[in-house]
Amino acid sequence: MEILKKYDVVLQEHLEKAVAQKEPHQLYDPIKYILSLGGKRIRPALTLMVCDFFGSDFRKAISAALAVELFHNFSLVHDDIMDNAPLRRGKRTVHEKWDVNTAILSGDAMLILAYRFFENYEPQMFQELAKLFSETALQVCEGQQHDMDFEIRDDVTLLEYIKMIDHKTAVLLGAAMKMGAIVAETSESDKDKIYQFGRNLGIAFQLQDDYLDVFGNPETFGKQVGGDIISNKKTFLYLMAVGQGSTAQAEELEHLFSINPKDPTDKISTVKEIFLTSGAAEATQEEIRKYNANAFSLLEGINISEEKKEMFRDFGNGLMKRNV
Ligand code: GRG
Repeated sequence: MEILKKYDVVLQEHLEKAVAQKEPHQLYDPIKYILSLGGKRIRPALTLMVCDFFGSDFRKAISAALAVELFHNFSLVHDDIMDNAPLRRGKRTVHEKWDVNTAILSGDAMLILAYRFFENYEPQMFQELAKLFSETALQVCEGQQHDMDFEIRDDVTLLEYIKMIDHKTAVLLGAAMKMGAIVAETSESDKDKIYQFGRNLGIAFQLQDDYLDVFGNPETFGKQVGGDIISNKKTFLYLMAVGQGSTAQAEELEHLFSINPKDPTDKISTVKEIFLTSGAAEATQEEIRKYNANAFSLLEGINISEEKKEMFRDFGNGLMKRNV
């Protein structure tokens, strides 16, 4: 994303150093591999951007940013094992390229490497960052567990779904931004507001992720388009379509989400059609706009210049339009 480009080069350089050649290869090669696949690097760039916008040298926030990105990549590696996903960032997942045990252990090492980055801060800041990080990681686990629980429940509400994605995805975006504010030593009120700003954007971000999983372009999306449909994941789109579609559409969806055909092509296209005709696709877009608007209204109370606020808004709008 254009606005985050300024931080990309610095991040890349430090990430490479963070996993310089180490033994044993079988442990570190998968880490280098997943990091080499890049991704958008939104979270660490946000840590740097927030620190920068609060008037501090963004380089001070590099360790916190690296911790966030390593944690994010660790969670992707483990998530891909749990989902049995073949592709990540357009390439083979770690457990496919190596094996499940290697992916578990390399993921664990990434989590520990992430924590170690906080050791680069003085005790008080270390404590504040590590506390936020632990709380966030636990919420991510809780979100993931809710996500798994939802697979076997058929009474999940839209509100429960939003709470689940808040924990699974949004808290990390909020924490990434708050870490930038902690390093910049801003007021408690600004730290909280930027955290809530990130969390609201994070919910919009995950809803967009769900949307792209169905309607994304297979050429650019980087994951298997239709993956959530294949694995019968009851996302916001599904819950909306069951709730606001016709009885026949709801029944058909419920049936389609209870089967696992060998060739899922027809299932995917029928589900897509129902998501569109029931109005669920449009309702999801509307929900994305709502959380973006919530985020923007939180910005108003933050003690930064109007010019910086406008840059945050550009970033939020960019996330809404993303196709990767
Ligand atoms: C926290 C101890 C602990 C365990 C992790 C596996 C797990 C438990 C949680 C899963 C969390 C997860 C993978 C959430 C999905 C978040 C998400 C939207 C990922 C996609 O993010 P992008 O689009 O990816 O920023 P890139 O590839 O650009 O980095």
